[in-house]
Amino acid sequence: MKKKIALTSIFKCILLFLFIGTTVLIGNCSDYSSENSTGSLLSEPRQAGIPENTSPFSSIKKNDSVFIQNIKKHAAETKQIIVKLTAQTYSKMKIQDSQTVQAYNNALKNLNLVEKRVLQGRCRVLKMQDSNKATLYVIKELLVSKLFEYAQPDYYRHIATTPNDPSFNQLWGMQTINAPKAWDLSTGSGNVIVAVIDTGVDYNHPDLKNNMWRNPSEIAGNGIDDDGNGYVDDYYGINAITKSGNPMDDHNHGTHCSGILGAVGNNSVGVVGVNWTVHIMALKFLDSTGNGSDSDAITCVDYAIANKANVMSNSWGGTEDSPALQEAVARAQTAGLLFVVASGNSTANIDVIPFYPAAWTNENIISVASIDSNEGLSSFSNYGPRGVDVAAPGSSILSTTRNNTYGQMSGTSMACPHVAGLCALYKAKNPSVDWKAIKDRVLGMVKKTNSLNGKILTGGIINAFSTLDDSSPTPPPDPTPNPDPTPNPPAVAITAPESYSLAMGNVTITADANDAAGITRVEFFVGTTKIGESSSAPYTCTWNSATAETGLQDLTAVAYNGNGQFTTSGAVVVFVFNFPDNPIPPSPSPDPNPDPNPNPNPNPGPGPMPPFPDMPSFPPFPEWPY
Ligand SMILES: [Ca+2]
Ligand SMILES: [Ca+2]
Ligand SMILES: [Ca+2]
Repeated sequence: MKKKIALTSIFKCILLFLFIGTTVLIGNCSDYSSENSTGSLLSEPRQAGIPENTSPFSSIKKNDSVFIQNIKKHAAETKQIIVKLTAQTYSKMKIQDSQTVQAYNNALKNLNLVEKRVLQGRCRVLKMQDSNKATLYVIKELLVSKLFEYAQPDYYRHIATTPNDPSFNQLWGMQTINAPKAWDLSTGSGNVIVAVIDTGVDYNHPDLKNNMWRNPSEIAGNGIDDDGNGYVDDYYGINAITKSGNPMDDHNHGTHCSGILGAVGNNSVGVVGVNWTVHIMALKFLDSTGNGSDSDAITCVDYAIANKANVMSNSWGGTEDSPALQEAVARAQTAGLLFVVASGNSTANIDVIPFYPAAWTNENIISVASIDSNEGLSSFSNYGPRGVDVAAPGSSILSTTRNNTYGQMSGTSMACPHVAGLCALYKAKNPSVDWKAIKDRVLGMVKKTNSLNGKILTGGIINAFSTLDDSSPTPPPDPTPNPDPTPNPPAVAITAPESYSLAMGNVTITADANDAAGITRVEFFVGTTKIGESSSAPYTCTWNSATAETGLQDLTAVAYNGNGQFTTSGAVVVFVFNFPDNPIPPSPSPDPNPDPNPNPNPNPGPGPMPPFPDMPSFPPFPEWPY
């Protein structure tokens, strides 16, 4: 089992973003420009679902400027928020408990939010109606309501391509992964479904058309949602952005990735994919500039699960952690789907500077680095001895593009569908294998190279022939998968609290840590301040968050092993909400004689509070330097 370790903070992530995602086709990225902040408050301090004594609204106003100062450097503003209801809120909303429903509706109304979509797993997408408000400010207000387990920005993800270098031979990739020899054993099967979660697919391309998945429960073009799944005429897949059944590509990226894994073979046209025959499910969440939101990605993942895809190919990512998206990846594993991802194009070690989803530790993820035609890591490719599993061709790859054309693209985006395609090809030859067996086989049969040794988990390039050749057994897991001269440092990750949750009062921080040489101690940090340590599992520490600055805080754990090596965990970001100078006044005691016959239509209480004076405003952030 791989362990992926990350050392980061939102600050670093934002800086890193500047170096990520250069692409031939991406446009400017004005979605990332930030905005000024004004305050708006919940007007009713105590509603159902909001425990007593934890309603600090009365003290918010005085301290808003502190909070806004603190969050204004976090420029990754979006206009949507993903919330996860607490189990209690969820169960009460389910039975239409009027007080809880009212508390939820009031929270949305007072913060000028509308519910855009209900996701799986207690999550909902809220859209901000007031574009002058800072997303993180609204999130803080939502968390204070105690209705939600977490509330995160609905982050954008980006395609992972880079500008081309036209000097390479265009047809080297299939040779390098030994595909021609593998095609003697299998050329794929229409029984295997690969979901391409991307910018859409040109399903009319002559080299893709016959390999498109077709929704068996949907009649195309009759204007009716025949299968009742909420999408009219979703024959080839969906467009999650427009919530339509038309996943036509308006970029090129998704069409290019699709051709790599499944351009029709032996049809005398254009190129050939890793699979000559396969079913490609087109799931569009990235727009014509190559950007898409977490919530739309989640919708695509859940569509792939509901429609029984076998493998998902994901040539995109971003530097921000997203519990809601990671939970969707976990749902895919439960349903038996592999999640193949690009590792990113910032020439970075994702064990240190994470790129998600590649850096998550979910077992069903296969993350992919890119190699060039010399079988060395591509100049742009991310790597990571824990976080990146395998390498595949990604520099100057020729494949299908829109409107019956072909073109070259480069990036871990192109490496990813080589691997997703091989997973499908292996499944075609061995229909009974599950996701775990596919992953073990593909990772176990790589061609190891010196240049990748110690750089990625397997130290090798996928090998289609070895993967399909039953005469060679899967080698047992290498006891020293990373024969670096220096032994591996420990693995460590914070397991509680959750990212994007609220920290008030005493918070118990828990970390998982392990190492072959034994863990000697785990130290806990808030920002750069050490707050405690623990020398035996479970590694925990109690943090009095009242001592921290109000706003966002990074929690990290540093684990030391018997060799004196150490590793810093990925940062968990929490919202601290304490005002030591202005303590939260205790709420009045609950009514000792509650009304036995509560009014079924309770007065919604005092109307909205009069507007507060404008919060201090800040100059807009500069545009991202695309
Ligand atoms: Ca439908
Ligand atoms: Ca229809
Ligand atoms: Ca062809």
